[in-house]
Amino acid sequence: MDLKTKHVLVVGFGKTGQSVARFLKDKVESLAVWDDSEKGQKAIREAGYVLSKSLEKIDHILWSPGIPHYAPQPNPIAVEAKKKKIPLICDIDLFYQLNPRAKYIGITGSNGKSTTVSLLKHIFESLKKFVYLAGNIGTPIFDLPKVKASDFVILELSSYQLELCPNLKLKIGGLLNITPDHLARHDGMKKYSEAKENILKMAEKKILCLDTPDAEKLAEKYNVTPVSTEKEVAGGVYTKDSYLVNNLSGKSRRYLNLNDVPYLKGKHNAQNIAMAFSVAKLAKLCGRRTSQAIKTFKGLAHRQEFVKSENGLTYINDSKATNAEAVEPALKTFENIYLIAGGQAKEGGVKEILPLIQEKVKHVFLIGQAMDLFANQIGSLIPVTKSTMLSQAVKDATTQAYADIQSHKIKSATILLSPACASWDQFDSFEARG
Ligand code: UMA
Ligand code: ADP
Repeated sequence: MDLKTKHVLVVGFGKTGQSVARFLKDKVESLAVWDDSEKGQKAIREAGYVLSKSLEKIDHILWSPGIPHYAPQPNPIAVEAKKKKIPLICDIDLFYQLNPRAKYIGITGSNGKSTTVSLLKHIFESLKKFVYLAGNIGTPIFDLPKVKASDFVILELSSYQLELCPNLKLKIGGLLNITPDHLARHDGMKKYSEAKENILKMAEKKILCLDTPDAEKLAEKYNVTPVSTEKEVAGGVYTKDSYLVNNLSGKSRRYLNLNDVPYLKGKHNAQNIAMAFSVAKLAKLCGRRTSQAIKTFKGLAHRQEFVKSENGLTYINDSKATNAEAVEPALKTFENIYLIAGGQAKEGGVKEILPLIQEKVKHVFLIGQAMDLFANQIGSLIPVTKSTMLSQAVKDATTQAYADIQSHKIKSATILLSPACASWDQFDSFEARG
């Protein structure tokens, strides 16, 4: 693509917009930037860009993934662009068009994306491969240095980004799972699933985890390498009796005892490990060395992150679990749980995980705006304490769990922050809360 002759409009001046505008600044015939918020417009002016949303003469629109373009309400610029037949693309699509020869690997799924791509980066680096990580994980792709044809570029791709990458071609694409998320923005489950399915369309080698119900249909439609933590899959990678089994060549071979992976516990992480192993093998990395690298991965901050263990109490920070669904894996992973939950509640609160809470949690300590809602939902099932603030909840949980150990009700306990809520009522972000 010859940028020099192009008139480009960047829409949205968050992480994506700022990064792509910085790149395009001196490379195009004309550059305009738009953001619907006053704050964004001020920042655009201060950065010295032309503030405009006019589509006159515009050849390319660089769309920020978070901006709605068809549902729940399409942004007016998207409506006009559709009339003028100017496609909306995101930064990743443009980057690919400018650097088509690097080896792109994409991972998507409703849950587990960040864990899987970070594990992959760790594997590739451990095996001394040049690798970059970008996308939804938080590094906009134009923040990467110039990539060479021999470099691997690992992309965490959200459903939003997958709708805005019409040109992207992946060497390997992996789809972890599809469960309802961002439904208002995608106008329901159908379009959300279609967005996720795009990764299979754009990938030369397609890896599909078969553990969620929608996957079987996709497996019939595409020629996929299957992954599963629930059944033995011929020609794929699966877990059985705590072992990771490689059947890619049609012959089953145990590669890794999952009990030897200290920081990736639970069935959901087995799924992430099986996916990462498959990607590494399809990228022709050594299976044995890949297994060694998986064992040394330290895990991601704020996702079932081990904090410390003392006096029989283990503290786990799962602050990234911002909805009920994301809390589920942690509840399944640990025993004798003293759960700290609350914040800004999502629709339905913790309704869908009440049976699991009743089964696995000894006591719940509530914080933030969701306190009354969660107390109503949980209070009749197990003991609840309204701690209000996180620091108090940690103290309350420690006191209660320690007392239960002392009185021989339990031998050990897990104090788990897995809030099922956004953090914004009391914190700037889930990271600050963690
Ligand atoms: N804006 C408008 N009009 C609107 C809505 C927003 O102008 O109608 C403006 C806002 O004022 C703001 C900008 O758009 O200035 C924000 O754009 P954005 O929402 O696309 O956010 P970015 O800062 O560019 O971050 C995006 C991803 N955000 C979303 O998809 C919501 C980040 O993923 C990603 O890390 C980043 O690009 C780099 O690739 C975050 C996320 O929450 C982590 N993703 C969702 C998820 O993981 O569930 C999909
Ligand atoms: P994403 O980037 O897709 O949001 P993360 O890897 O950041 O996913 O994990 C977010 C939350 O989802 C964590 O709290 C974790 O417990 C849970 N999780 C991680 N992997 C999976 C998986 N494969 N299936 C279901 N839940 C998962």
